[in-house]
Amino acid sequence: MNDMDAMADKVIITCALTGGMTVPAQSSAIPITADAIVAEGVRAWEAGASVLHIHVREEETGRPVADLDLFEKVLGRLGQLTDAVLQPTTGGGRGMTVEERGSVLRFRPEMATLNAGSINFGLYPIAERDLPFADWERDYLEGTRDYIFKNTFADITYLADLMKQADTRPEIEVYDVGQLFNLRQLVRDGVLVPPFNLQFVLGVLGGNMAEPDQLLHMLRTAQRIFGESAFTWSAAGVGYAGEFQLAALALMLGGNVRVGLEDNLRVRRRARATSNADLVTKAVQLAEMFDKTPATPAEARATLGLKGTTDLGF
Ligand code: KMH
Ligand code: ZN
Repeated sequence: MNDMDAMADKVIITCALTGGMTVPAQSSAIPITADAIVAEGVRAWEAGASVLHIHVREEETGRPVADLDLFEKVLGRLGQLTDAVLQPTTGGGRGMTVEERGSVLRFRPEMATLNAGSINFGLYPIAERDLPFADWERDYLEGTRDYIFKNTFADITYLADLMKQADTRPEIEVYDVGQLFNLRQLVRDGVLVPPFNLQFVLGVLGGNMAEPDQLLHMLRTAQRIFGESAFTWSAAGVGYAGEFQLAALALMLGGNVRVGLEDNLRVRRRARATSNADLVTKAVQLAEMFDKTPATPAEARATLGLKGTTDLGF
């Protein structure tokens, strides 16, 4: 069996541990403190995640922040306790500047997210739910009626340049089909060079919906623009149905899978996840039905073209 055949039986599972766009009142399982994020990361890795996608939150309130001390603590501890690929966000959360979002790249991670376009990231319907919101949480969600998650060509260029300097591979978050054409332009501009690692993030209001047709359309469009061998890909569906239906579809189509409390809070339609590991375990069970097992971190590094752990700044 050659390497490609071997990887056909594998799936890279990314776990997005906490989020930039959820608030603590939505679920008590969302990890808030650095210690809790680390503990969740270890359990998710033990359950089968080879990539851990990382945000940090202000410990007292749970508000998403770009605090470098917190990032250093979480990255450092997870680096000691696991061999997972640690993938900090450069998407951040509402109210952060692009400079704040990019500051985590000083830690020279193997991989970081790079968002492929701007959207009106609409979380305001959640503010209507009967949940025990703190004032800031309701304001945070409600304020997304008028919130542009800003990723202009200039922003993407700025972050991509920081990633080149840090020898960090981007995982490119694509929210809608038109953003694939943004990437084509950025290739023409010399900012990005394939092969890419694409994450199709579907189910964000203001982007695209988490529907099979939409994933297929985006996948086929990426294949047409860049060529089938010019990218690896993964699907991240937001919300319960989105997360697991797209996971199943990605498994069928040969893609990878992202799950986690950043994107979805339920492990069954009527049962909340008590930890990220619940969601990873369900992804592993789903993969087994398609005769796939979770890729190890070493296998993920080889497939994703990462530099490894010798040149990290944390
Ligand atoms: N919050 C997700 C929908 C990032 O962190 O760069 C998108 C995300 C982006 O995870
Ligand atoms: Zn994120």
